[in-house]
Order: sequence, then C-alpha cells, then structure tokens
Amino acid sequence: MDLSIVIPLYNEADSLSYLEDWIRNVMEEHGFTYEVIFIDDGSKDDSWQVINELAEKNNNIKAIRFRRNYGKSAALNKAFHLVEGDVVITMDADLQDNPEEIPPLYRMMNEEQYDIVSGWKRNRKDPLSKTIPSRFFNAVTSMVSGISLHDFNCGLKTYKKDVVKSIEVYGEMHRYIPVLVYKAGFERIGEKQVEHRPRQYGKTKFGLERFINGFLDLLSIMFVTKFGKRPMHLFGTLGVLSFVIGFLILLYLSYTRFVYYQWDMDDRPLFYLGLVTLGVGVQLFLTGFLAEMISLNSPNRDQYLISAEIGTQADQDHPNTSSST
Ligand SMILES: Nc1nc2c(ncn2[C@@H]2O[C@H](COP(=O)(O)OP(=O)(O)O)[C@@H](O)[C@H]2O)c(=O)[nH]1
Ligand SMILES: [Mg+2]
Repeated sequence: MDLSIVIPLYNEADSLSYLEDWIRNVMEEHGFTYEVIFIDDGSKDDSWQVINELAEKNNNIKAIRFRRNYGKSAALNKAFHLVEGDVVITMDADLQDNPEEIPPLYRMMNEEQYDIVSGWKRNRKDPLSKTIPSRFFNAVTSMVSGISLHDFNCGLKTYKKDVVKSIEVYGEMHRYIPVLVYKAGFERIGEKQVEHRPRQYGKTKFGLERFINGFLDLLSIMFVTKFGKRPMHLFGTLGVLSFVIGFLILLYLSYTRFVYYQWDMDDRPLFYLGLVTLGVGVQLFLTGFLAEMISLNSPNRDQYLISAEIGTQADQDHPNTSSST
C-alpha cells in the first residue's frame, strides 16, 4: 500500500464528507493505493455517524472511535500502530490542510529519502492570538531541541512507516513529533511549505491551557530521551556537585570558627547556604537512586530501536528489512 492518511478529529462533523471526497479524488487521480484512518476522539457531535456513512461507500476507510476524549497525541499514537502504508501522512480534519499537497509530499519522501517531511504553514490563516504564541513556541522548541524547523506543530506531516512504528506519542507531544523522531535516531528531517486555509466549520480546540502542558512535555522529552535509561548520571552528578560545595563551605566555616573563634552563628549567611546545598545534594542523590531503581524495573529498560539485523530470528522473519535500512 502506498499511503496511509491519518486524520485525528474532535467535533468536525461538518468538514468530514467534503474532506473525504477531496482526498478520494486526489488519490484516484494519481492512482495511489491508500487507506484513510479516522480517529474520532470521543466527539460530541455527529462526526462518528458521518464517518460510518463514508466508510460504507469507500472501503479504503478505517476508523476508530475513542470512548472519551484522550487528546490528539493519543489519537495519533493509536493510528500509528495501525498504519500499513509505506508512507504515512497526518492531516487535520478541519479542511485547513489541502489534500492536493499529498502527492508532492509523497514524491518528496520517496525521491529524497526523508524520514519525515514536516509541513510549514508559512502564510498562516489564523488569528493573531494563535500565530504569535506559535512563533514563540517554534523558536523555543527549535532552540531547545537543536532541530531547525519553522513550524513544528503543523498537522500536515509525512513519515516513513518505520518512523511512526518507532515512536510513542502521548500527553501533548504531537507538537514535538519531529523531536521524538530525531531523538529516536531518524535524522533526515525535511520541511515543505504548504498551503493553509481558513477554518470553515466548527472552531479551534487548541487554547492556552494545552499550550502550557505542551511546554512541560518538551522538558519531559528532553529529559527522558537523554537520561531515561540512566537517571543517576544526571541526579548523581548534580547531587555530588551540590554536596561537595556545601561540604566545602561548612568545612571553611568550621575552620574559621574553631581555629580562630572569628564569628557567631548568627552573622554568617554563608552558613545557611552551606547547610542548604549539602541537604539538596543528598536529596538529589537519593532521587537519582530512586529513579535508577524505577528505570531498572521498567519494561522499556531494554528497549532499543534496531534498524538492521543479521543472523537473528527477526532477520529470518523479515529478510528484506535487514540489509538496506
Ligand atoms: N483526536 C483528537 N483530535 C483533535 C483534538 N483536538 C483537536 N483535534 C483535531 O486536530 C486538528 C487540529 O485542531 P484545530 O482545533 O483545528 O487546531 P488549530 O488548527 O491549531 O486551530 C483538527 O483536525 C481537530 O479536529 C483532540 O482532542 N483529539
Ligand atoms: Mg485547525
């Protein structure tokens, strides 16, 4: 199968049939074999009925309905487990992404061997209340992650199948998928300017609250990908550093106190600093131990992404995945 088109949605009943019609026309015109996977995230409107009607007429459609709303990341994650197409495209359901972009993105993926091509809504058709925070968000993400993309959060993205099968998206992490992908070891990341259209029906679901959670998720990603398998390296280093500083301060104070009788406890603020850094040092060290024990028992401990194998069971099961990738 050439293409899996993944469409996460929440309350988009009015847009769906128009969107499906448009996608089907583009697919037929270019002769792609494809599937469309709708993930209805507990919509409260008629979205699920509409999807049912569409699926009756087009058997390239697959769909999942969550019992309640779990968020866009959960929806994408579920869909990524299901996809069968060689190239996976995600797009928004609200008609802000243009299905005509799919064939050129597909071509770009294949010709230039990208792991992921991310859309860039250069000329964004949204109110200033969205575009200004978004600029800030992109600048920070780019700085923290070291990946130079203009638009991390564009719904329209294209992936190799391997790539989506290698990542777990949760929380509000859909904004950082390029970061997750990069940290998983897929480094061919491309960007393509795409058309962005004004929202016609329904209203936006992304406000400030989800935005703040999003920033916390960026910190988690940076921490987990770097130290998730070896937390002691972070906590232990900081803890020892803090402990040693505190210890030296107190040593110095004890020396001046007991050898020269220079001061009273009360008028040396440094004394308190020494106590605090010593205490914090011990705490950090203990946190490191706890984290290490948790990570030891975690099922992910031995999970390493493998891009090729020779002479193993997996190699014999799928001989053609082993050599080239
Ligand atoms: N699965 C799922 N999709 C969502 C959720 N919130 C928004 N979406 C979908 O994500 C896409 C982009 O959302 P939208 O509200 O248009 O965000 P905006 O374009 O940044 O204003 C649309 O297809 C929405 O239906 C959610 O909680 N779960
Ligand atoms: Mg939108």
